Amino acid sequence: MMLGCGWIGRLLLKKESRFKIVDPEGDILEKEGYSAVKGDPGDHVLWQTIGLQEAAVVVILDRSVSSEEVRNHAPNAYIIIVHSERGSVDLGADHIIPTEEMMACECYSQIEYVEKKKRKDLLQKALQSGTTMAIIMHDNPDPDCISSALSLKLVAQNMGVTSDLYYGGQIGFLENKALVDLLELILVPPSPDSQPDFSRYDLTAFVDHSPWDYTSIARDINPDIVIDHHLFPDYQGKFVDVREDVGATSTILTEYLELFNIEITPRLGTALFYGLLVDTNGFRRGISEQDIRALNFLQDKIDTEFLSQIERAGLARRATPSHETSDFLNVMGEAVKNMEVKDGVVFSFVGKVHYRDAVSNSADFLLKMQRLDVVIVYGIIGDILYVSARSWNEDLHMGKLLRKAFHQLGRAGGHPMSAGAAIPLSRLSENFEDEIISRIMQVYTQS
Ligand SMILES: [Mn+2]
Repeated sequence: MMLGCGWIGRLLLKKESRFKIVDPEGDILEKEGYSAVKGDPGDHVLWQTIGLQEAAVVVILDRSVSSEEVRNHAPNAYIIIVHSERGSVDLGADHIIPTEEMMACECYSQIEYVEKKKRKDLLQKALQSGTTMAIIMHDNPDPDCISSALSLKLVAQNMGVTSDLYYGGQIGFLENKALVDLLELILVPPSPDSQPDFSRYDLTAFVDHSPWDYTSIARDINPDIVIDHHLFPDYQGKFVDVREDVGATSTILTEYLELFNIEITPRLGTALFYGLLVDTNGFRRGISEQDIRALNFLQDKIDTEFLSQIERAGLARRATPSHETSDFLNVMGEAVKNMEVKDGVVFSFVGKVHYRDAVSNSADFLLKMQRLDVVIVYGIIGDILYVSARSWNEDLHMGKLLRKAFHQLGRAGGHPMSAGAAIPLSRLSENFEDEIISRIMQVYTQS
């Protein structure tokens, strides 16, 4: 039942038309097809006519109507009252909604809409300034990075821009290799003796990393487009969309696919979902309202068979022993064996490894295994020392911690609960194992 209508009632009727209404304009509402009676919303006789005593919910939109009187007539109803003045509390209602609050919500959703539209226009403008683009992934292409790069390629394609996908470093996890294969993606792998020539492209873009933390192949270029969810960079390009509070770059690209009305195939939908799943460690860390919205949008575009195909590729390494298997499992074993605890922080040096992912994999494992808040695992590939930090405590911010500890020595950054650093061994002292611990502890004890 609705007592009084007005513009709030009209908005409500758009969402829920089953109301019975008493309102001075009841005749007009009735002509529009609603169940309405013309009259004074406080008229007890009319209340009987519409059967107020049977009401499950009564919404009072007229200030002259007392909720106590409504309560007397409809003792079992849930009474909602919409007030235009804060502080004047009507004790008879079950729920009071200040109109100011409603207006603020509506205002906020408008702001969100305008901001989205502005971002869309800016990205469009940036993409329209060329016809070829190099999309540069970071040095450790993970599912989030891979699916985001593919999505940006599709958005660009929609505007007549053709793109090539580049990465430096290596794709370690078999799941990630499988994802690339199953998406039928062609990636330009890093070459050991020459850097790619990006000057032959009209445009360059970084996805899932910002200038210039995580790339070894594009340290001297200024990308036109940056889309990322790590720490906000001190960088200006044609289009920079870095959202620190978002769980995955996939979330941001999902928004653009939606805004540009680009078809999301089940494979792409699954890849974006998998990117978000992995980056948030199965929705355990750093998930935001925007991520939930992306999930909601993707939920009917996920192919569970495709997802298990990707995940099975990772299990294959456990079933069939190979060079890759032994690396991942040995490194994990080393990480367990070499653990040492300093003031509540777990450190483990795993020695030489083949894959950087083996280091982060071990850090994830130790964090699950230990009851301590912070885990630091580090290992060597070639002449670079890789550090992976994991934490249960969002307030400590591992990305900022590693950056403070190592930024002047190498690349470092990441999220509150997961972060990494890459440091040339030549920049560290001979006793680098202790140096890592002391540098981190120095920052950690200050925080
Ligand atoms: Mn990511």
